[in-house]
Amino acid sequence: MTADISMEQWTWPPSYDETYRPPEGQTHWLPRRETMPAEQREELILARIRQIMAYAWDNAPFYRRKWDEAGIHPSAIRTLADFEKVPVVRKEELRADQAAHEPFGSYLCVPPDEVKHINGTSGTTGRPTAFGISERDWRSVANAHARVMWAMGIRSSDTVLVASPLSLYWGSWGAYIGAERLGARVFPFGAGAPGQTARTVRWIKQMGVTVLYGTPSYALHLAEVAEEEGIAPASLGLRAMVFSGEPGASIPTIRSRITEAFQVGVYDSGSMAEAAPWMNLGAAADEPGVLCWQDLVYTEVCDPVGHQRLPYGAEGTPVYTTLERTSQPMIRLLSNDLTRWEAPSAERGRTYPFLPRGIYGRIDDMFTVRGENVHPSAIDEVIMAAPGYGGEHRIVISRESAMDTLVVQVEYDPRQPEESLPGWVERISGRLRTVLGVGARVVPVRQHTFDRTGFKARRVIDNRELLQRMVTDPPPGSIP
Ligand code: 8LQ
Repeated sequence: MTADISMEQWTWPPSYDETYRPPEGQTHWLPRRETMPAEQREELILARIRQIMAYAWDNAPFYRRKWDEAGIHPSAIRTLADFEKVPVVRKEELRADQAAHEPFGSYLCVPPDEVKHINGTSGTTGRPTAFGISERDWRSVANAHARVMWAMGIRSSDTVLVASPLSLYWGSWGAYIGAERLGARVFPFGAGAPGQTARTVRWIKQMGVTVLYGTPSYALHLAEVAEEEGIAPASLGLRAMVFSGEPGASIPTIRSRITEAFQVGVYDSGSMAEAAPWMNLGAAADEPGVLCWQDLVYTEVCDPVGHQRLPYGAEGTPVYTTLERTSQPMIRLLSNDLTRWEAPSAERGRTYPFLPRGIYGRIDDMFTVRGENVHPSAIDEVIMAAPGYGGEHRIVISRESAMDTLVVQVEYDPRQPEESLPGWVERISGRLRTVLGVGARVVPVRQHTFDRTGFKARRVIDNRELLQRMVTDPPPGSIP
């Protein structure tokens, strides 16, 4: 145990020694925090939760209102079981609160001029949500991510290329500042611009990049493009890939396609942007699954209806409580994702609960295409607003040549002359791209191609292998 004791300190608000870095050969960034008995850690977490709830009560009208309505006062939380009674926060509530309290919402707990960084959601379900991040929180996230990436074996000798959009997306910035904090060389390359992937391939080789951060879908695309350029992906020299944003890195078929193409170690990570440090779910071994780094963000896998914590072994939805955030703390943020959790075991090298298959689906109908969250209602809105709409449509998600593709089959009004269809299709596609942040292929079909329903429309057809497998081969203990 050679770690600097001050780094192990459990302080609120968090404060880190920015000069600290473990010796290269050390496995753990903070050995004590990562390997202590889980029950001991939970005592500290409970104390921290009480502090954070008191802090939010004093500083965030959002939380005070919410808990008042539920008849809960922070002082009543004496056990982690008590904490399960605290009502969950839904993303819609955050969005509505921000609309009512521009620009950061009444859950901002610091004076607005202390917000030094802005990230946000892509806003596919309506109003985008802004993340207002104080300098203290930005540094906490950097330190947290450095710690998790250290566990992935990333060191100062690595060159880390960020191959996700460097815009609103917390993912790219979170990976960037984490890699920077641990002393690696960082290369903010981005993704998504026309022709960029071929350039990514060349730059990886030219700069001797060793670690790539991105989404699993993008890695598969990158492999294809490399092949097209006559470069074997395995010859690029990458040794590890860090993924987040969508299922894939913990799904055996996708994972093995990546490892076979690139001959790399693959590390899954990612919870929700709101819950940053989102690497709080992060792998610490080159194998499927993620640990719940409980002293960063306390994760409870919960019953999706009652939101009580489920026993280890069960499947449920993660609920997140940030333990180091001061600007916009999240206290019991509901994910609506699906996972199964296992008890902490010292055999894994860290005494955190484990999600052996990572996050493998969503409870609601939102889906993720090429790293972007897409909500069917956002598509519905665009399609139904188009002049010449024929009354029904279908959203088909499939996987063509390793990339997720989105096809929207739209009935057209027969009064529209056939020759105007290409322009019509183009307009809808353009609008979809703007709203969703991801391309969709629009296919015009004759009116009454699709059945009408007198109840709820079921417009989404998901042909991707993962979801099909979940239907035909549900995991043990899954929700019916
Ligand atoms: N989601 C995110 N990471 C996932 C993973 N590893 N496996 C399965 N699904 C995952 C900034 C980070 O990339 C986290 C992130 O993507 O945050 P977002 O943009 O707020 O999206 C969150 C959603 O992406 C989650 O609820 C999961 O459904 C998915």
